Amino acid sequence: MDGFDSVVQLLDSTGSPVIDSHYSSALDNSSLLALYRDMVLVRKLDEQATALQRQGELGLWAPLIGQEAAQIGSGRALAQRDYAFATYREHGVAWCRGIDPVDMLRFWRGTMHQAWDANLHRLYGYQVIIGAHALHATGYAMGAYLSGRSGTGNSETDQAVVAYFGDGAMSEGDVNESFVFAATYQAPIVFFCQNNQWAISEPTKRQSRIPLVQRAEGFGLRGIRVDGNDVIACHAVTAEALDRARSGGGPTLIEAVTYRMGAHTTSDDPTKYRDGSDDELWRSRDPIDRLRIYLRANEVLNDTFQSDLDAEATSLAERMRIGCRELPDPDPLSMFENVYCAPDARLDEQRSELKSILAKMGD
Ligand SMILES: Cc1ncc(C[n+]2csc(CCOP(=O)(O)OP(=O)(O)O)c2C)c(N)n1
Repeated sequence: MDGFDSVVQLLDSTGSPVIDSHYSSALDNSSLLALYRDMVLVRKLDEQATALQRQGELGLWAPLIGQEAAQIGSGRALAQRDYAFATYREHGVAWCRGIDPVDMLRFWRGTMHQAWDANLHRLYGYQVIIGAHALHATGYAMGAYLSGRSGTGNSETDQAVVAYFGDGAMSEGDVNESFVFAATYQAPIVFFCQNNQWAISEPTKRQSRIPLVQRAEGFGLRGIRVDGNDVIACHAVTAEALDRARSGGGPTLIEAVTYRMGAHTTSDDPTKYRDGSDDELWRSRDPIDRLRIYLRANEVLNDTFQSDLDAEATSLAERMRIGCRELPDPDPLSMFENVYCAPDARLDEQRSELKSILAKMGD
């Protein structure tokens, strides 16, 4: 990958604080412990889901390992009223939006017909069509602004939108069109690109001759490059970008520089296209290790907290194993739920039609 120049970092890979000329952490010790807990639990969740796929319980899983800081740091910067649009890899974001891990598995087990309740979770996911949701997110953000739910100057109610996608998605037309509309209409949106260095087998360097963040300027977006393995920096830059978006200051593109430590999905074998030479470097930049080192060194994290957390992770994994096997097959009619916020006549018609077909099949 290209150098780590001009990357916002507040905690380096050895767990030492870094002074940045603009950003600082607004997080107290209990908030840092909470971020640490989140990252440990989502890594466990990810490990368990991968194992469930290997045991034939899930059709597929897209591992997030290595990207915990990017997802948790940004996800925890969101206010409840903000809205997130995510891809298939954003289990950490889903966690922050209150999706239960067993509920995440429904998608991957093929027992989920519809999206999550958007009004409750303020998350639309998992999007598999690369980049498509950037357009949905931009449209939603434009709507929030035009309908007076953003940019009013009321910091308690103004909302923002975040669209998550990868480095590969930066080459998609949908994403580039989103940038044009977001900049033109000064939509209250944050584009959060996790540059994990690979779009399946395509390295980022083959997709861009310049750091991805530099594209922001050409679109009229504000661009920030952050160390995606530094949860504190990810939180700080996202919080600031969201604040700006909510208050009418316009959109931002954040490039979080990170690494996909695992396979693209459980159907992928990365040894076919990467030689492993970067793995050791990125292991030394592990997002969880560096925060643990910092918290230990500052006596914020003690043995009791760690052993309670380990026990919590173990019981989460157990709950996922049991819950996954018990997931019910969905009612076929549930595919019509959560499609639109308001009732829709065409959908009602289709529901009735399917209902009568099912009744005949029952006969
Ligand atoms: C429109 C579209 N084109 C192609 C694909 C096939 N595809 C699935 S994942 C992927 C790579 C995406 O890479 P990136 O955006 O970097 O995200 P990452 O998987 O690394 O998180 C591609 C090309 C797709 N799902 N949708």
